[in-house]
Amino acid sequence: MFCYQCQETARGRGCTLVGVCGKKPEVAAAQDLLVYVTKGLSAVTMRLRDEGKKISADINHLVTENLFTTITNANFDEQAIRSLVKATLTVKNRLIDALTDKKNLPDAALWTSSDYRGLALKKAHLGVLSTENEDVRSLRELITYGLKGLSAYMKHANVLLKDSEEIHEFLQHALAATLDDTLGTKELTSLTLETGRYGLKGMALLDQANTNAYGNPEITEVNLGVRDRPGILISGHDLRDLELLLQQTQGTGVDVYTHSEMLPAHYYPAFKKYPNFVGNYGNAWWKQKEEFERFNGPILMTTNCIVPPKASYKDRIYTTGAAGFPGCTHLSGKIGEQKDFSKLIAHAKKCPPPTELETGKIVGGFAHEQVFALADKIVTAVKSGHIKKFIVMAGCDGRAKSRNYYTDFAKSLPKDTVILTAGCAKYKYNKLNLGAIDGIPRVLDAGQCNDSYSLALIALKLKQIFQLSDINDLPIIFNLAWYEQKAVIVLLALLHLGIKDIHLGPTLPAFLSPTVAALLTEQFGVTGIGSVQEDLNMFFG
Ligand code: FSO
Ligand code: SF4
Repeated sequence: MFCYQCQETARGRGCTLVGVCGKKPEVAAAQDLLVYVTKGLSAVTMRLRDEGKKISADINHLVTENLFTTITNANFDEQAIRSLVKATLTVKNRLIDALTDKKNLPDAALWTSSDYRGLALKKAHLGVLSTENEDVRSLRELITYGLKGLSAYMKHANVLLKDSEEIHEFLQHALAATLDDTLGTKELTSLTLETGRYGLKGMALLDQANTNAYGNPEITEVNLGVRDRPGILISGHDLRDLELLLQQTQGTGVDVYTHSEMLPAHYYPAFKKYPNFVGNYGNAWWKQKEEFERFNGPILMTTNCIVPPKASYKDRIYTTGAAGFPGCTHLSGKIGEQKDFSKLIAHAKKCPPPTELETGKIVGGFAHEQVFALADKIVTAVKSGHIKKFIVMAGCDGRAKSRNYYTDFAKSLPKDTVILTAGCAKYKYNKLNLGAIDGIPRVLDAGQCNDSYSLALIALKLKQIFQLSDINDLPIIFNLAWYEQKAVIVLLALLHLGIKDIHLGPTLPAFLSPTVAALLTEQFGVTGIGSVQEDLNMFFG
């Protein structure tokens, strides 16, 4: 196997024997094959579009589901991945029959196999290292990982019945382009930026889907303690799954708690009416081994990030959507369908209440509309000099000790600075009690990683209020933490907006070749991080 798509890749270079995430070589190979056949399918759908034929929503959704399934920590179930490969080959063969011009299709489009031996043979010859030129490989992977992140965001919008043929078309165009040997680094660099443009559109679509369905996030105090009734813990990013779970648990005596990236669900008005929606339990995804153990009840993983569970609580893990883990119960349900969570609820009733981890409250809900409502207050604080700088610290948390940088950095920031955050990165500093400036909390949490879109809108609004011609003239520093591929699409979207000098840590992606990394630095000022003191001196010195 060879995988280097996430920040925790082995030795900062690539996982070759087994994933640091726990991904086994068989699963890695099945994922490589799934990406390969999905690129092949995309080459066919693009040819059909060129011939004036329409691609059905089901096919668009198959492409995004396949990519989402291969995101870090989403799906460890080889059988489930193999089923998607087979389904993709069936669809692709049918579409090839519908083509008028079948000439010169790429290998990935032509390859097919109906038996798993054939799949196993094919698997040995594809994957990341099949592209020999390291810069072309780097750009192809950068684009592919961005598209994986975009696919996840599309899926969350799609389950709320919002969709965009334009975005699907781009996604398939870009996937097919990564197979095209005539495209060099110049063309692939512009496709990378184009991916950011569509990333922004995808995040905007999801924002619209979430806020139309559940209202605009508002300032909310979220309880960190527990009650004395059985509970279900829900993790991941899918708000539709949460809604179904809240509906189905009414009157059952079972409470619902959020974990990690589901925390921002508490900020949406629509979920506040459920009396059994108790609070947030625990911290970021990587702490799940100890926290799930102590939760005592069943856990629903709606997306990544799954850590291979310990035997002691594995029977309490349920997956749904693109998530999967062998031996854990998967609760199915396609776009537009209801999901039946009765098994999960029955399981919860047999479990003791959660063990308390902490007490108190945290505050969040600072997505675009809430911050716009506070704009006058914020502008006054900036004009009076009470707020000197905003630091965008969005992104992901992770296991690496080097991520303590973000806690130390947040603690050491001058007291006249405000942190804007989104994604699970917030858990490094959202319980530090960093105080407030003129009533504005010093940590403003917009929501999930996709709500980085809100942070971009807030920056654009400030640019307008302060009548600046360049977004980079704002008193904003971007110091982002990344872990997996959703952070890649967020980064590309910010680059598309023209934001310069983004600092990315705790390490730069292993999939950036020296030439591609240099290009990002020269054109956009993207750099890594230094020590806390060095960076504070650079930003405020
Ligand atoms: Fe975190 Fe995981 Fe949201 Fe990621 S829970 S790491 S960027 O999935 O998606 O922020
Ligand atoms: Fe390694 Fe990350 Fe790939 Fe897992 S997802 S195999 S940790 S690079």
